[in-house]
Amino acid sequence: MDFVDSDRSRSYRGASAAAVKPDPARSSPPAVRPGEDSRPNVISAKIVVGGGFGAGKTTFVGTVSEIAPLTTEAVLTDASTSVDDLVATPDKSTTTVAMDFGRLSLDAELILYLFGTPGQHRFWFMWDDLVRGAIGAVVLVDTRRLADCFAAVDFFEDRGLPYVVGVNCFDGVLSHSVEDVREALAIGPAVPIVPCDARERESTKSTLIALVEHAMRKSVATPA
Ligand SMILES: Nc1nc2c(ncn2[C@@H]2O[C@H](COP(=O)(O)OP(=O)(O)O)[C@@H](O)[C@H]2O)c(=O)[nH]1
Ligand SMILES: [Mg+2]
Repeated sequence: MDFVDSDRSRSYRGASAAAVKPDPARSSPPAVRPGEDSRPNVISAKIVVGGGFGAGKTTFVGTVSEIAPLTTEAVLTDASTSVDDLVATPDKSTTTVAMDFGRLSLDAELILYLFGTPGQHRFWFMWDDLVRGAIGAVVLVDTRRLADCFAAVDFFEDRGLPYVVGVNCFDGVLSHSVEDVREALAIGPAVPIVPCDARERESTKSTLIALVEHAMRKSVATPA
């Protein structure tokens, strides 16, 4: 069950900031490290949302986030028309230039921090930083432009990061079967493929739950 408790949110954000950027003036080390929380039994997990340009990453993070999502959208200009393909998403007027950031409390003990990647190839240099410390990733796929997500799938496969494929049903229908998508992406049977609608909160939440379950299964299977 969701909870939104502004006091708890504030205290968590404060703790998180301290963990990321310790104050050198403090004599004692920060009490909270990444992945931990000042409250007992609260776990935070970082999740990356990747995929091709226009696959719905910014929409996905914005739909499910319980805080106002941080986005770094810039207006698409004529200068990018030769490199950013808008044929499948003619309404798209902006693009993510750094990342999207959102938060979802899956329950009182598990908080997900979501980082949406920029889609264009020219921002790939940021991906290594974005995935650092992540427990897993969602690769969003627009089946009209399946090839656009190949690079994201390769990236997570290479790094051994657990991921699920979220097939964003743009027209409200799944235009290709899950097994066809699996074959086209050449991914193994263990990787969950989840049809979703990036505009629907319950749908995006289910996709994230599928990822957390998958990541937990993988960590049990391969103990550190
Ligand atoms: N019809 C439909 N449009 C979507 C869906 N998800 C995203 N969009 C639209 O597709 C365009 C690209 O989405 P965006 O989230 O910016 O993609 P990103 O480049 O992956 O961050 C935007 O105009 C969205 O409004 C969806 O599930 N259905
Ligand atoms: Mg975006």
